[in-house]
Amino acid sequence: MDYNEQYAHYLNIFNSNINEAFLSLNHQAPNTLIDAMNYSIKDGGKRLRPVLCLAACDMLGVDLKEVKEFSVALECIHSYSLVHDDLPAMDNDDFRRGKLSTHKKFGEANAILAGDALLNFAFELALKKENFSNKDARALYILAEYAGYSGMIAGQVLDLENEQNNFYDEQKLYDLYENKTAKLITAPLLIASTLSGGKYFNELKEFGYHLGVTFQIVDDIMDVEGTLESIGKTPNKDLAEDKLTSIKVFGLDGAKEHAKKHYEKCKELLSNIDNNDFLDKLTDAMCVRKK
Ligand code: GRG
Repeated sequence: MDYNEQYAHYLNIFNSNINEAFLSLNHQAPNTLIDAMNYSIKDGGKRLRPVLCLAACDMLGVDLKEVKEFSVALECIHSYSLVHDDLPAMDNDDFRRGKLSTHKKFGEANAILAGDALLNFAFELALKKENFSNKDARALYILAEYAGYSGMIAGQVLDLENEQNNFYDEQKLYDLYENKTAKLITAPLLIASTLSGGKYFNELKEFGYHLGVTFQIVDDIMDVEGTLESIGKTPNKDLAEDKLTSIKVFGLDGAKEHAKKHYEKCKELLSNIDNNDFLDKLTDAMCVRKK
């Protein structure tokens, strides 16, 4: 299978996992909430975090069935973060994944609650896994930590705190990117490693950091060079809100150089890991992506 076929193969597995998980939703819950949860997570999105988890499992020899629930939990947490990120109190964006953002479609209160519900459902689902083991508990702890107050949410706070100021601080920028973006890109790799008994844990942790930073810098570049059609959300948003981004700190060409530096580090780290072919190609694809 070539890279695109392999990605499509992981997407198929993920789609079947998410369909099964969402069929299990208790339909005694209010219809509006179920509809808003479905709207926020279904249709659209690259499914990068579940694909990373499935691919890392394949690479490390973990049965993909072992991460059926984790793959969906990762996308639930990612989708909730996007719903909340789009709210007027945060990034205030009307579009996401090429369609109206959840609060534009369902109203602000329902969007907050749908995000909350997706976050809780992630843990409900993972804890429902059959024969939940100590390794699963450790993996779930990593997910909670990396998505939580000292991970992705910390990153979002740094993002908001650093809007509209005159800081051009490289260290602040990297702290922000590590937490806001790289932590939820590292978590799928560490879940796979934990379930494998800890194979390449430190290498994957470092790789996840550099992949996440590369991914975020490429996202910054797309914000400047992309269109609503190509990126599925409003372009030039970071500039308009005077956010602390790689473009603000390094300029467009400088940001491209920094992305290259982190990309090369990813490749170097991967070269020490067996069976790295898919992750190696995914790293390449992340740099030339248009959405
Ligand atoms: C807890 C109130 C509350 C809010 C949480 C943490 C948070 C809000 C938001 C952070 C989410 C965010 C916007 C992170 C930036 C990372 C990023 C570039 C996300 C876009 O990911 P893609 O490109 O999206 O993988 P798709 O649509 O493809 O899934």
